[in-house]
Amino acid sequence: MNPYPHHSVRKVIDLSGVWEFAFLGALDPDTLNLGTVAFNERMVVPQAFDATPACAGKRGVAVYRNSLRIPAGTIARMRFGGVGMWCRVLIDGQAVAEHSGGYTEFWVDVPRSQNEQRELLVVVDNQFSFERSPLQEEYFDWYHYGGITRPVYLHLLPESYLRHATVHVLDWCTGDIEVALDLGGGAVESLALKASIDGTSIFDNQVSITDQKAVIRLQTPDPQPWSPEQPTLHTLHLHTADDDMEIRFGLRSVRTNGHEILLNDVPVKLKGICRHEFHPQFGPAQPPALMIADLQQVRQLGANFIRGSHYPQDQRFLDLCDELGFLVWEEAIGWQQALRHFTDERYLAAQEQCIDEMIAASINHPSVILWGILNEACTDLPESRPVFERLLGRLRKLDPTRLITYADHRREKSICLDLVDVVSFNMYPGWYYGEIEDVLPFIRKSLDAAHKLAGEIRPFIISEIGADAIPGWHDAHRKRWTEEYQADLLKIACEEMMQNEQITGISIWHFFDFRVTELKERVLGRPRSYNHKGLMDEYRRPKQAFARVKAIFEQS
Ligand code: ADA
Repeated sequence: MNPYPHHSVRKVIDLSGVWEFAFLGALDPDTLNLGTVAFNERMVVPQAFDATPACAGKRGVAVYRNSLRIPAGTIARMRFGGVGMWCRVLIDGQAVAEHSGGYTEFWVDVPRSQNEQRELLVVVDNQFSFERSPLQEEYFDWYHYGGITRPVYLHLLPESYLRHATVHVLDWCTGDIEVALDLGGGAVESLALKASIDGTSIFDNQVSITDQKAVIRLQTPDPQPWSPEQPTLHTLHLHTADDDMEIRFGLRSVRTNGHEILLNDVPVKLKGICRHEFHPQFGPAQPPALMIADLQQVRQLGANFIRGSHYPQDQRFLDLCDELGFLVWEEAIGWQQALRHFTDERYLAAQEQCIDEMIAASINHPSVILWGILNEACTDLPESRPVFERLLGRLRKLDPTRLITYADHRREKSICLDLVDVVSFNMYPGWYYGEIEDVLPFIRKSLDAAHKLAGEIRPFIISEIGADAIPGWHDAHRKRWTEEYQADLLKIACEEMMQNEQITGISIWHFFDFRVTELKERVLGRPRSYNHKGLMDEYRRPKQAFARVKAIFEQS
């Protein structure tokens, strides 16, 4: 199950499988003498090494080794889907790239060589360090795993190659699209390009190239709209003399109208869940079987919407959402950032990189309708506004075709709400504050505040709400931690979302129970080191709330 873009002319080698591995413990990767490392262990790629029994809960440096076979003198690049949390890539002993951030795709150029057999080493560090990995900190309410957690591919390339292509849908009804091309390799002034859509040849021309870029307009033959009910995808195949790229796109529009989100001009209610990439056995590395099983259960719940909390998603998961017709909110990584982050240029630069990488990887997915940033930051501080202006502005500039939002937990104290298309509030009435009778008034009060603060009526999403329930814990008192209490609370929130036309959607916190940080300050409220706000336990066995929410989501 390779992520798009696909290639049929270009040779792409999937490096998934068993790699040589060594876990070296807590040390500084800069002091590491790679010549002395004994690769006595084996590790699967993709997998989180600290989700395996031998390394469970350990923090330190690990080294992965594999060999690459690249024909002499050939240009080659590697596509890494995601490595947690920091890594350095070495080819034949030479450091060629470093990356941090865990959840975004990055490309590594392999230096050319006349040798066919090349050695690939990936040094991975899952230790918390603001210097190396400013975007991931231990206090976040999820467990930060380490390892090559998403697939790695080796691309063998011609002298000049297709580096990236973005499909902009100009008109979802007529199927007019614009394709922005980026080339890599040797600079060229023009390119012989052929294009077909769904197998029909529609373009065969010389294209002029400026600064390795070109834009062409194409017309989709037999255009069919993409929607959750009918997620029809079109496939654009680009061919040069010696390279190719196959991209899928969907003809759909998304815009707002007052409190509504319109998909292809039709209002849509977002009935959904928040989802971390997590399973006890794999950490954030998701086997395709797990992704499909999760999506089957999203569908069983009667939901159409997934908030990919709190970081950019695995491209294979988004491909499945495109195919199966789920609507997705994808967000750059963030969790309760404070003033110290927003006054540190290193942090802001890392955020920008995360946004750029997220958009480059995900821009062609019709399932993604909302971009987000910075879950629950300190949006009530004056220093935060320029940060939100800068980062949301960057999202808008890179992709003016989607809606932007962020999950705000300062709510009525926030000073950034006018910057978004969709106001999203995280709220825990009946759990962290108030009682179950307070849930409905709290939601209504929040909605009023959202409209006032945004300066006008905008779509409003309850981006988090929930209660912890220990799986299997039932009690006649129906109080906190029981499955009954969670089900009762979510029933109130979901019914209000369905009935109140000013509430555009909900993403329940959370789809399943998931492992969290072991920091004492948090873990004492997290039995078993788990956040128990899942509608299911961590092995996806439904709690009582699942059926209650399903009954409400399926009402219309
Ligand atoms: C927050 C946060 C989530 C999760 C949740 C909870 O609002 O956005 O990531 O930590 O609270 O369960 O407390």
